[in-house]
Amino acid sequence: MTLELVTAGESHGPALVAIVTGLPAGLRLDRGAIDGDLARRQEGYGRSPRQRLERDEIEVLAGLRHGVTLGTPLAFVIANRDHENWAWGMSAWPPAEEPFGKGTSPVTLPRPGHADLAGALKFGHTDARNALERASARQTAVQVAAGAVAKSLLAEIGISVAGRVLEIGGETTEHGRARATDAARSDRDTLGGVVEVVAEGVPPGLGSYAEKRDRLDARLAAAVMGIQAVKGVEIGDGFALARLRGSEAHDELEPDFGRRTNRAGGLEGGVTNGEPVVVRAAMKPLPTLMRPLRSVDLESGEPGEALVERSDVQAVEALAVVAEAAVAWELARAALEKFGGDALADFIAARRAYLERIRWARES
Ligand code: EPS
Repeated sequence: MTLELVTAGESHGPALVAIVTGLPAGLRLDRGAIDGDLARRQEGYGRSPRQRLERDEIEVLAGLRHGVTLGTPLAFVIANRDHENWAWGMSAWPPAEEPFGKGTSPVTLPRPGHADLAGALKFGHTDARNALERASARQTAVQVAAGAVAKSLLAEIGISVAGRVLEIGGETTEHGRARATDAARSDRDTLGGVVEVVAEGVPPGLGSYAEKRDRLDARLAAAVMGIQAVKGVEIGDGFALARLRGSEAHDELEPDFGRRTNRAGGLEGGVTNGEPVVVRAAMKPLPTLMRPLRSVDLESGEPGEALVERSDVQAVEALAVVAEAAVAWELARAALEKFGGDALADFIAARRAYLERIRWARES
């Protein structure tokens, strides 16, 4: 059995829904820590006014008793407060009332860069809202809650995971990033950026080289690339390694199997090597522009301007939190595959026995 997450929910529907299976029994969850991560995801300079409407909080429906997991599926929801403004437009059943609120007219002018066109064509939607509601990055809220659960499990075996912003709109300093965001807002434009996630305390031996699907670097890349608006992922020094010689690129071993450098980002052969796991992600500029790009009407085929809808100028700070959650989730899956255990105590004991077998002296 492995850790799995299934989610559902539209951006302006009543709620986001998640079911997590494969968690051991006996794991204590901290509601404040989960809601704290949800609040971190909502922060950041340049977010949509939507974030003033939402106050994301987890409501657990199953799998938890008095804050401790039961070893059964964990089910939770996060309500969309904005739904009340879309009650007619996003009604699950044909509404009885006359149209009111938002989402009453179809979206027929797809935004270049968003899933509007591809989603409408693929699923045969004449209203691109039927595609964009689920493609929306609103869905990252449940990913962050699941990631917070994964971080609780990882903390039990001494692993911590943290994400941070490296660049926004090409600017690296806090001042530069804020200035770039202000400039993009006043130009009615958007920005992207780069984030980095580092996991400390990861023991050697998570993941495997046996098949490419088992390689933890590939799994981490897929998990992070799967986040809305991510266009590039690198592990360790990634693309920069391609420009070095082998003698400069690899991390030489010290007597305790430690390294002075970590260009490999903690992974060799798709397996963790005991160094911190380092994952970076590049986010494209958000595709909802207040000064719209050229588009074509889905119905008439006539040229027009793409949909303009309330949106973020940039959401790179949010991506740092979401990528942290994705990395934590994948590491927790790999740790459960390695150490197993229906009860948390089994998981902890298996990890302790393994570290003794490999004589891993460094506390991890
Ligand atoms: C998003 C568009 C905006 C963002 C949304 C992601 O939604 P709205 O049009 O409702 O303002 O605010 O992000 C969130 C709601 C969130 O919680 O992160 C998109 O098109 O992806």
